[in-house]
Amino acid sequence: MGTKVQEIKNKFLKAIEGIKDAKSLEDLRIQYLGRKGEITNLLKHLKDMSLEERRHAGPMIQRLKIETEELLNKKLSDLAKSRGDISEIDITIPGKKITVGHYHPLSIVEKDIRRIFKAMNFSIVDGPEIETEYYNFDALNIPKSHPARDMWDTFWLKQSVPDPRLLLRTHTSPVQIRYMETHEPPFQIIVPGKTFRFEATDASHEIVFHQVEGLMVGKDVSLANFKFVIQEFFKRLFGKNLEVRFRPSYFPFVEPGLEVDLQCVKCGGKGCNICGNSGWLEIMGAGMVHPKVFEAAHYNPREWQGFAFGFGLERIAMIKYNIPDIRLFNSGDLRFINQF
Ligand code: YSA
Repeated sequence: MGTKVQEIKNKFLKAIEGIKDAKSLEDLRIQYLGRKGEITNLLKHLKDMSLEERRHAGPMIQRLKIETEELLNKKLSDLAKSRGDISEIDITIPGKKITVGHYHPLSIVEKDIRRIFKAMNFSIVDGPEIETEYYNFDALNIPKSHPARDMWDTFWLKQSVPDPRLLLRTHTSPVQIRYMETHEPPFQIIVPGKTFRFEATDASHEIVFHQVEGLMVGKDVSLANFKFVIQEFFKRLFGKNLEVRFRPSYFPFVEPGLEVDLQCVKCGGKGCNICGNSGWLEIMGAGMVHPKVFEAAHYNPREWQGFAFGFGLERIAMIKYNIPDIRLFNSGDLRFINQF
């Protein structure tokens, strides 16, 4: 067996020397190590040998197989090198710095908001960005021809089927109805999401922006609860105690309706360029849920009551980071974005 192994080895060594390309190398591999290859055949015949012969021949053939594989691999890499596929690796070259991305400022603030409300036992709820006229307006007590509808300049969708009329939601308030239709009180939720308005852009208005809706319903939920929740929210978001004040206002889906002002985060109420010297920042709309809204969601307004609120995410981020123009958020300007 020893002579046979040596014969095969010599033949292989001679053959591999003359190989000039990968294809011939592969043919050589098959000739020796393929299913019917010469070395494979030797291994197959081991089983026909006596135990004594096998002890002697087995390790010899195995060694031949390993050496052959090593030589084939080496030849393959030599061929690649000679073609210029592989260059020598210089392990002393310093590694390439991996640039790690970071969150967009709006994502940072939204994550903060989610965390704070979650800690106060609010659930986070989602809703569709393409809405029906019913959920965006009618169910929220904003009738078709009522002038209040003008408060929400709307992108209407072109439709081949006219009913239901579809639009890009102008606020996150329709999720109030959708949630109440499928859940029983008591509950408390927030709805962060994208909103759309067909209006001219300026330093504080965008066509696409974000709102965060809030809704808490129970047997005796009041504006006092709202004041606590919202004051606690701002305390955790801005890291300091800030006063809030309520002013009467009008939204068709609340009664009473209010505008919430926050003590100026920058000057603490003394008056500065951020708050227009008033000491206060207009921060959100809110109120006690209108009985008609409860009725639209098939709740008994005599049994349930609650507060709702809605604010602009960009507005909060602008206050938090002292950002002067809303258009910077989507400007793609890295000098702006890399500051966060
Ligand atoms: C009011 C009462 C409730 O019980 C519940 C929710 C609300 C808010 C109501 N749905 C609403 O949309 N009110 S709003 O028209 O005054 O918008 C709320 C906030 O969204 C604004 O204070 C502002 O911060 C932001 N906003 C509105 N239009 C915007 C905008 N942000 C950027 N670009 C725009 N075009």
